[in-house]
Amino acid sequence: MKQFQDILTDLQNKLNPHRFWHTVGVAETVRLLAQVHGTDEEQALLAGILHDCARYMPNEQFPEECEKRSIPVSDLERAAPILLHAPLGAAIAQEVYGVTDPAILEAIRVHTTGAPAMDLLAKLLYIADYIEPGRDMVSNLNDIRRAAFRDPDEALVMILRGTLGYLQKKGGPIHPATLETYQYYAKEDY
Ligand code: DGI
Ligand code: FE
Ligand code: FE
Repeated sequence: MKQFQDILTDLQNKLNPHRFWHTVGVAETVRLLAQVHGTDEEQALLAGILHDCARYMPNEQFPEECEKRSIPVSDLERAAPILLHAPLGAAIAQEVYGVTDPAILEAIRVHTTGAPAMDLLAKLLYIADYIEPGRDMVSNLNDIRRAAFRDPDEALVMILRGTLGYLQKKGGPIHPATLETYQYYAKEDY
């Protein structure tokens, strides 16, 4: 596997500055959440650094890049290809950066939709992606940030509710995994 520093330098060259600084923010945030909630810090840092590693290419290219690697692409994902940067990112983390840790790869794979019964690392990455210091898109973000350090499952439900509301408002198709994750953690239907 490549060293943290080499991976960061590579990503700084590939990603636009906004995306790169988001990546740094997620990496620091997920590491902090790992410290607080007691899971491996290095795993968290690496998952954070690499979570958006596929986002150097245009969204329209994701379906083709997935198919090349035998990652299944559903009709919904073809209509909303942004969703594919997560599974594609996991494949690239392995292929380009030599990551073999299945927990890191799985956390990257599910970081956009979440997944029912995900492990603590995946949960914390999903949360960190939404609450990192550079984010400012929702009004209750500080409530979610507080929840993230107190009770990650509660933060998870708040984020999923926000995402589902956002998708409903803009009329985007809701991925089954987003819905299943909400139902699993909120213990109610959306
Ligand atoms: O990659 P980031 O921008 O850092 O964040 P992300 O990986 O959470 O991706 C966010 C995008 O994913 C945002 O545009 C909303 C979209 N998204 C998340 N869940 C769903 C979804 N889009 C659709 N169509 N359906 C979903 O269920
Ligand atoms: Fe992402
Ligand atoms: Fe992200």
